[in-house]
Amino acid sequence: MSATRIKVVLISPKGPLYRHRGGIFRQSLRYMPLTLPTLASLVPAELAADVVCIDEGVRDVDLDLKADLIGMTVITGTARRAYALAAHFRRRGITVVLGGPHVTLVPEDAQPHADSIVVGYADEEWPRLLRDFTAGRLQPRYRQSPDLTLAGLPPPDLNVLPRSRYLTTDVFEATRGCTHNCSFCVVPSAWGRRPLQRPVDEVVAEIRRRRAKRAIFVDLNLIADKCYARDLFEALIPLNIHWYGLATTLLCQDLPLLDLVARSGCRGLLMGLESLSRRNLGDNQKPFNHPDEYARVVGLLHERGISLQGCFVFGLDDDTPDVFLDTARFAVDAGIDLPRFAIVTPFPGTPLFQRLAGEGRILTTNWELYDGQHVVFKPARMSVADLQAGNERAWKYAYRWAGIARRLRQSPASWPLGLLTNLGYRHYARRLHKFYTCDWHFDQPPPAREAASPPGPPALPDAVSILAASEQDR
Ligand code: B12
Ligand code: SF4
Repeated sequence: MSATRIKVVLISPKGPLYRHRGGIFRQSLRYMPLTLPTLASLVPAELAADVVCIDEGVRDVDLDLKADLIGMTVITGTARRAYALAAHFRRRGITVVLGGPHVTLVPEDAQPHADSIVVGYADEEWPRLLRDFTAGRLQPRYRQSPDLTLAGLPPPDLNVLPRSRYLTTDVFEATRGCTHNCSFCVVPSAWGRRPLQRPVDEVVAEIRRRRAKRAIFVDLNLIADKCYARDLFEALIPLNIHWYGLATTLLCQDLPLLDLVARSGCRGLLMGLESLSRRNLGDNQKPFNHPDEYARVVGLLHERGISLQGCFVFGLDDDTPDVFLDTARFAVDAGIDLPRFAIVTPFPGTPLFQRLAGEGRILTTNWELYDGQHVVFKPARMSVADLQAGNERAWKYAYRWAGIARRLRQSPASWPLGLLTNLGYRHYARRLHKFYTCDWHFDQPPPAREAASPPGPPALPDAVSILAASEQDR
């Protein structure tokens, strides 16, 4: 096989929340994800492989496509689609490799659906796998080595996806992982608590090389390691860019670091506020979030020109049917620029899933419903229907005209930008009730809905993306 050029096709399968047809928004309102561009850049040059990437969020997969090897990235919500595609292509005699967060969390779930799987980050294992494949000695499983570093890796190849189909391609990655251990979060369960970091000079060089005027960092927690964070933010100052990313509320307990964040050009942060209940936060290993400090967090960010996308989850054990409007009112009153609500999802492989399974409270393992918008477990203090409907009520309340106007008055974002992002979310909130049917199981009948929950809404636009993409060039 090594004598002929091999064709590698990389696919990011669609899920109920991420697809390009029939959703609330007619075109992708998202930034370009880095998964496929990263994997494409790691294909060893000496293999001279033809590499084609398909993001099913923006383009259909041709079921008759030609390939020697297909690699698919799998998150829990897209696992069913990935497995259906894998079965189809394997029947056609094509070798299928699966990797990504879901495969890393529950390898035994993915293994039967693939010729080979990659567990963990694949920056070393994917090239090794491809060399083995061309030499005819593909192994069933590859696992990230514990001493992986991100230094010296090739930058993602953004040309493998159609740039025009995304709101922006100014997407960067500086770190991976998080040092915390929140029970509902996939990050510590999948990848452990040792953060991986790209050398700061490599991140800066990539931003310069791409001549980016703004940057969206997909890092899960940019301040997980404060020493690294300081170095990175210092190095961003001379670039004179605006940037957006994710951090925890701990940032606002370190005012010098917060000032540095602002000086380095930060204009928007996404933070997991999660809950107004101290008990919920304590029970789920996120005790460093203090609900009585949330309003102060908003104020500190706003004073420095930083908008906040504040994310809450509903359905933790201390939540009662009052939680929805209480939380939505709080979000409006506190001036959170873009409040976002989700139903807590016990992703397989997390401590939360294990606990709920142990208590006999998992209602379905239809992974397609594990998307943050469906109830997949039995809530402790309300019914499944209360939880499903309450989430929608919170969205509608927060995105009423009065709520929008109130938040816009306090927002540091320019008002056209603030209005645009709020209108996007209002549009979403008002269509949450729309039924979504799974019409893409080409080779099997539609799955029986095992849970008592109604199906949820189509994709939410990524607000960080909208914020950044609609920013005026300076
Ligand atoms: C961009 C993004 C999206 C995009 C695209 C998702 C997609 N299908 O890829 C959008 C905005 C659509 C999205 C939506 C959601 N997302 Co998202 N998203 C991200 C984000 C921020 C960045 C992805 C990225 O570019 N990473 C950088 C690349 C380089 O890393 P990587 O993807 O992990 O890939 C590496 C390895 O995993 C491995 N690998 C990955 N795939 C493959 C495939 C093969 C063949 C091989 C060999 C290796 C391999 O190799 C890569 C290099 O080491 C991640 C967080 C993150 N920082 O990773 C969350 C993340 C993937 N999302 C997550 C979640 C929960 C969601 C939502 C449910 C959120 C929500 N409530 O709306 C939805 C679900 C959508 C659905 N079900 O249809 C979770 C996944 C959890 C899980 N168990 O599935 C993550 C990990 C965030 C988190 N902290 O929980 N998301
Ligand atoms: S702080 Fe955020 S990224 Fe880190 S473990 Fe908790 S939820 Fe996950």
